Amino acid sequence: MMNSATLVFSTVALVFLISCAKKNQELAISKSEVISTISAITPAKIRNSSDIQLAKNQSDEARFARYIETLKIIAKQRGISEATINKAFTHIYWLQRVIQSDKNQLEKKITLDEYLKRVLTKKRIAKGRENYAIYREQLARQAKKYQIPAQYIVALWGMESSYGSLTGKENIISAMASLAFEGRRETFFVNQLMDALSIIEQGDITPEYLKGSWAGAMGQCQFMPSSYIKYAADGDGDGIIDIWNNIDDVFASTANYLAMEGWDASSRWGTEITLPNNFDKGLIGLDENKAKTVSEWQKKGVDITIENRSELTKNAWIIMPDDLEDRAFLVFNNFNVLMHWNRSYYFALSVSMLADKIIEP
Ligand SMILES: [Ca+2]
Repeated sequence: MMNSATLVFSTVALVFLISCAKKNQELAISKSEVISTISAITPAKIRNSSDIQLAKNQSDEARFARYIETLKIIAKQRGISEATINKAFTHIYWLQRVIQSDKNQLEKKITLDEYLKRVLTKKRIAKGRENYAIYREQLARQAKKYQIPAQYIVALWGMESSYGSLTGKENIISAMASLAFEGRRETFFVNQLMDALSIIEQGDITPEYLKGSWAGAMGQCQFMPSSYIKYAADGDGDGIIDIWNNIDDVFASTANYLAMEGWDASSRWGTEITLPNNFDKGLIGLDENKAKTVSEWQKKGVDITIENRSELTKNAWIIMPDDLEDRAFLVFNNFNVLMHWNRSYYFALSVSMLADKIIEP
């Protein structure tokens, strides 16, 4: 079994890369997460990781227990201690509903306006403005340290977990193991599981409190385990990173993510624009080669209200997120940073608009 798994590695890896890229959009997992996952999977590691393809085409709950033994071997090979492995897997259980959620997630396409109506509710905006005031000092501390405007930290918090009220109740170890076992994105979820074990190993949280959404998004900022490893930060300086209960750590982790992904403190996300008639639709999109400075866009007849003269020389893109509606937006690089967080135009726009609403006079 091991040999055949090794032999078919290149094909499997290719299929994985393609399916990962597609699923990435459905699941809204950040691009950087997928890239780091892909780069972490080398043929040598697969060979050392025993029969990682064991789960393929298996959906039998009874075989889950055997699969867990394989996961333990992989964990050991990746340097996770015996104590952590025992602790983490003691109460592991098969999560059928996780698999069901994964299969059900292809929701029908909705328009941008329908989406915004659903997520950018009056209540969410009001709560954002309220929290922005309540946590003013704590936000200011992290905003200054990471050079991220506080309204974006609050907006992400509001979008991800409704300001900490919805953080997910699934046991992350069980959810990641179940999704890995199910097999469609096995390598991705095995890596997430290994990162979850590393988090337990670090000692910041015990397995029973390592909770999140069925898809693995954890805490008030809804970080995947790999994001936690890369971006989670200790905001109050107590030596522990707790994105579930500690608001300073939630703010610091969110700000650290944006800073590490290249946030430009001298810029904003962008603005809604009106395109001139007969505007060349071929210029629309977030591709690298479609970037133009604001003054170049103005010369093409795009009507843009600038906030200050320095914006004229900044690179910007024009996007039309919805084929059915002709709303257009001019976006700066900070919008790309929000797209790293979640590769969805709709998500990034709703965070951006919420941030703007939060500081509206
Ligand atoms: Ca802390």
